[in-house]
Amino acid sequence: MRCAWAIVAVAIAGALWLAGCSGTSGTTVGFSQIGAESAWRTAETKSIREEASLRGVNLKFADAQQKQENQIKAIRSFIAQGVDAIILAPVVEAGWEPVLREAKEAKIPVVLVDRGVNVADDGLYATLIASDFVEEGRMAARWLAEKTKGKCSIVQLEGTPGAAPAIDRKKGFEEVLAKHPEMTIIKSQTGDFTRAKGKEVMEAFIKAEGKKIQAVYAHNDDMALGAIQALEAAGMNPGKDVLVVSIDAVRGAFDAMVKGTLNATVECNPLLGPDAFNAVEKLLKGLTVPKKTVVRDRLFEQATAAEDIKTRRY
Ligand code: GYE
Repeated sequence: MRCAWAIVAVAIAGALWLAGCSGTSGTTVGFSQIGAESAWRTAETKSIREEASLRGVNLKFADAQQKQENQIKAIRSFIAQGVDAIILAPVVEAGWEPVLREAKEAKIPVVLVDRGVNVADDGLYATLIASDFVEEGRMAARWLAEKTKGKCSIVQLEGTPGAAPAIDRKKGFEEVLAKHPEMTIIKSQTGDFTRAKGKEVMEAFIKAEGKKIQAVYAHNDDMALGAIQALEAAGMNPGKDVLVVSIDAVRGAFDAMVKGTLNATVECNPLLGPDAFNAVEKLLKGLTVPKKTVVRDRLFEQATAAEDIKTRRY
């Protein structure tokens, strides 16, 4: 009898030890997501949800419908519920100090995914996992400079005002343009990272500038796909008379490249689930994590799109 109890005790200890080893299993993590504005965004949500369920994490998911105030509310509610960690994709860069301080005071680590924040004290969050948006903008501009021999009139569809990828993709693009005096941005406006807004703004650009438009630079593929619809409806030839370059490299962009309406797209990887939960796991074990993990990206073109599309995961 005593021996049987000993076996049970050893088994229980073993199970507890294993649970401890698997790190995030059984923990509760709050994820404050921006919304579902683009194919990129839904791919990111899917990646985080899948990784959570793979690890046995209890994920509390909050969709902010593009509003920072909803994200702040969600984070406060995560804190009140006593989650173990918070994953945050911040819609804009500014205005996070108070709520991040509250999370810090509650000793809940915050992992930022995909977009950065602007805070005086970077100790307010644990780590940021994101692409280099400035470099993405430079890649798009270098490609366009090469294709047009440094001479063209461009319209720019910007992302959500105040969002890190909108600010940085504009900055990187314009930085390269500064070296090409005959490449000019004739119109620039936000299309909020959505296909519908991209189309609407492009219609206005066409009305104002018409045939003067030689290239479209969109801060994401969804807006480029909307712009392509507007160009086609106006009887213009996207991909041929008007070059179109954007960022994300989602499946819809590859379909458009195969059709010949989109010329190039710079990859921005949304599959951040594994990296995000690896960071959560380390933080919960009390280990240190790098302040920033940069996701590497590359540019894809029409020529190889039909081949590339076969291996795309989003
Ligand atoms: O490029 C865009 C999305 O924050 C990197 O947000 C992300 C951007 C992405 O809506 O499609």
